[in-house]
Amino acid sequence: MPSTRMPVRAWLWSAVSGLVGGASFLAAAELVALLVARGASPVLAVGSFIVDVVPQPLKEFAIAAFGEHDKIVLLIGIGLAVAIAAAIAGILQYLRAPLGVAAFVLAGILATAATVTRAGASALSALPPVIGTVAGSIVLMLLVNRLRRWMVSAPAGDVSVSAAVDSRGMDRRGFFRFGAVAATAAVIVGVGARAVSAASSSLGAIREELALPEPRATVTIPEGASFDIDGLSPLITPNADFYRVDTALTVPTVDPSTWRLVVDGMVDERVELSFDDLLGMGLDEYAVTLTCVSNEVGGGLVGNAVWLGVPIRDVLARAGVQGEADMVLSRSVDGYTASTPLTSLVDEGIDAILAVGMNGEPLPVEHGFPVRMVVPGLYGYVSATKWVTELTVTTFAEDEAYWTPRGYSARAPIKFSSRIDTPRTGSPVGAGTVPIAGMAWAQTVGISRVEVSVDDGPWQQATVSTPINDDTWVQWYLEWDAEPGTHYIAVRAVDRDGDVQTQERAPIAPDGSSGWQRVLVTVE
Ligand SMILES: Nc1nc2c(c(=O)[nH]1)N[C@H]1C(S)=C(S)[C@@H](COP(=O)(O)O)O[C@H]1N2
Ligand SMILES: [Mo]
Repeated sequence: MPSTRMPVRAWLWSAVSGLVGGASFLAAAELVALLVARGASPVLAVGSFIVDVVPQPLKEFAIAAFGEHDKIVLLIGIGLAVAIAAAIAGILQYLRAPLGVAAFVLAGILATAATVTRAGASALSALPPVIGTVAGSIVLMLLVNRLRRWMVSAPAGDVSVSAAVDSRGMDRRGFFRFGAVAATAAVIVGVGARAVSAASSSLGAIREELALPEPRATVTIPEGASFDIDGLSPLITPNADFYRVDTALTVPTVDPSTWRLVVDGMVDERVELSFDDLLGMGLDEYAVTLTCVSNEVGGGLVGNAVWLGVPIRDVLARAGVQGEADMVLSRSVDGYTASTPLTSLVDEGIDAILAVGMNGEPLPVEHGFPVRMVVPGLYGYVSATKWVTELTVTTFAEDEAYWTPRGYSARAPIKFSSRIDTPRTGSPVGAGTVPIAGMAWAQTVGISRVEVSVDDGPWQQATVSTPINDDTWVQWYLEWDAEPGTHYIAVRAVDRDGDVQTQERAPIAPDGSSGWQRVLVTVE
């Protein structure tokens, strides 16, 4: 700590230390926001918070004075205020440690309050400002410590001893070296993270404006395809409720104008398609129920959508598949791969598609925008590659996919199954006539019957909805005369091949769960 007068350069460099600490704070926060909590960027959260709390007359004044630039002016204003506050924190840390760190912690608390109270905040929203505070405080502390060492070894007045000059030079270099590294890292990380966030939000705008061609053939929902029963899943899963499973830490951003699909491997001719090339092949609608291998019996990792797309067999035909091939390894822009049996992709009877639309809109970004695969009858991990950019025609002997060395089968047809949606364990129902209802699926084969057993009594046949096609799930229900007490309800399906859903329990690895769902319900 400086004992007497503080030299001018101590003021200057402690203020700079504060700025570098502040920049590290924001850069770390931006990076964490980008990775785990989009939208929890402290600067933007504080900005929206200010917009929300600023009194109406002041807002009107800002709009009158700055017009459409009011948001920019606000952000520049916040930037200046943050810079001044950070510089002051640096000086405080130099004068009386740990006052500067305390100022950073206070700023962190305010920023956390702003990010966690934002609309759409999640449990992770606190993480960016908290980690920013930690990173900024550490940089501030280390930098000011080095500055202090430099200043102590360089007392005001003349220095005649050469040893003092040496150590002064070293301490000075230590300060500048650390400061330069921290400042450079903060700028690169901060600007980079912000740029990626901004790019991905402009992708949202590109997606919004994308007008897909009308389908040549649409899906017709037949009469009697769905029942109106409280608690029963809808026949078509809304995009917002559709389960999402992938290995992507951040959602890949792929601009349709630069997207390319390469078809290569064991083909007569390598083919490359643009998004417009793909649309030009003609789009049709296909209703297909997707299922994840990680779906436990009775679980929710299954959803049904009307997809808009192009048959994969048409795309493969352009390249000309060679005889010995038996698999297509599809690759996503993020490196994910899936191994799909060639037969599932080229069979005339199977509607395997490259999908660009989902339930009447372009694919949502997290469901694979702009192009993904959808293959009826196979679990998603071996067939439903999102953000797909490459189809390599190959063999199972030659190549393996992402999950294959990680404990899952290279081939994985969906095990047909059934699920009880209502009534539920933990939600008691009143005595009297109660509908027992749920979903059942046997993609590519179709469901022929669903049976329900109460308290291990005889299997009773449920009423099954009219299927859209054999690739989609159906709804089913049974009117139950519920008597007070607790009861077990079990369900099993029978597919159109006449096979009965197996009672034998299997875990999700290596190729999907099996068994009957059996729920305990309370009747009051
Ligand atoms: N690029 C990519 N595609 C992927 C995956 C992935 O991890 N990365 N996961 C697959 C799995 S396991 C499933 S079940 C489906 C899920 O698709 P959804 O998230 O649209 O429901 O996507 C498949 N496609
Ligand atoms: Mo999955």
